[in-house]
Amino acid sequence: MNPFLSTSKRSTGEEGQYSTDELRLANRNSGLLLELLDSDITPIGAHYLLNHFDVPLLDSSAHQLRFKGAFKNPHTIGMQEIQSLPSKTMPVTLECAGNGRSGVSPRSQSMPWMYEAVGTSEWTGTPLLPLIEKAEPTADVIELAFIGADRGFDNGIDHHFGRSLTLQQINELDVLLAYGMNGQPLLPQHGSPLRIIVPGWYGMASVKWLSSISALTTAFDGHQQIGTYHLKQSESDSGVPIQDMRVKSLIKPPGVPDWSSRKRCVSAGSVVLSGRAWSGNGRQIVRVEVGIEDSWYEAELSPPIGQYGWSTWTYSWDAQPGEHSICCRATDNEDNQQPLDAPWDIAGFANNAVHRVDVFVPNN
Ligand SMILES: Nc1nc2c(c(=O)[nH]1)N[C@H]1C(S)=C(S)[C@@H](COP(=O)(O)O)O[C@H]1N2
Ligand SMILES: [Mo]
Repeated sequence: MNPFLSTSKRSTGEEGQYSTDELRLANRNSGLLLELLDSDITPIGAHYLLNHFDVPLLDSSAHQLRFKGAFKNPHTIGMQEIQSLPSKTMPVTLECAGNGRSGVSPRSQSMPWMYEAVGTSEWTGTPLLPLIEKAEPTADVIELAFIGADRGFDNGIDHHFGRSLTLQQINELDVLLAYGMNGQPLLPQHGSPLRIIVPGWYGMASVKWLSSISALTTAFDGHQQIGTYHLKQSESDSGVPIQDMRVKSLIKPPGVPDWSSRKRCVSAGSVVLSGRAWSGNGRQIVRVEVGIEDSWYEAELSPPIGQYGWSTWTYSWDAQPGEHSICCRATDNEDNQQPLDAPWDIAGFANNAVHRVDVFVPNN
């Protein structure tokens, strides 16, 4: 099949074995090593990656951000000027909307994430809103489109990665124009030299390698905005745009692993289980329960690291010899709770089902 034709479509409805295409994507887009859930801030280089196309290598001393379209004051600014504006550093938990796709069956042909497409970095940049105000959108502007320097094809459509936000969303979302990550310049694969960070939303909104911001008087029709990132029950469903992250939590796998199966071997006795929990749009985690066999136990919660960062949970478990299936389930302050089974979506988006870990406790 020629993927560069407008009639081409990626396949949906995969079951069983992964295809070579999926393996290739999995090798390009690394995930968080779950043991690093111990760290409040994901170490640089260990943050998950999701790159649709090739990483563009941009020269940060020459890079320009263009404000174009329906602005009264369209203009271009360079990195030096952006870095001289008031700076702000904030921890933000970012999760890919495709995280958990491999737990949804049948799945669509895309990045086969399990649980690891999440991380928390301290992003440094300047708030976006004052720059938009300075460019002065005309009265009829309804959306701003953020366009990256990367380009490629998807479903036969040639495009630069781009996403839009309404003016109202920009007013409400604390969007950061970011050039730093954990105190260092952005790495090439994370959008160097400039990206946006949209706190509380799934990662697709946080456009990397940002090259222009367009003020639009009609809705943005870019492929990444209208051709994907919608929750859909079936092919004919027009879908609901994916925005804020669903409530979710992960367990730091306890004990030591078997190399290939990743099953865990834990010594009998008292074991501190721990992990992280987060939700979208600034919602706070109010409860995490640990499920062991058929019972739920209340975990202890620590405050989140900032309004948009994850919370830590711990639970002291008295491990008895045998095989155990352990999971964790978070609830946020709007009473959203993680489901036990994967919610259905045709592209496997936004699967926030509980994280399960198989543990073996040997007889001493
Ligand atoms: N320009 C551009 N921005 C992008 C993407 C991309 O492919 N190109 N991927 C998006 C997606 S789907 C996610 S989940 C996040 C991942 O950010 P990270 O790779 O820095 O973790 O970037 C988003 N921004
Ligand atoms: Mo993503």
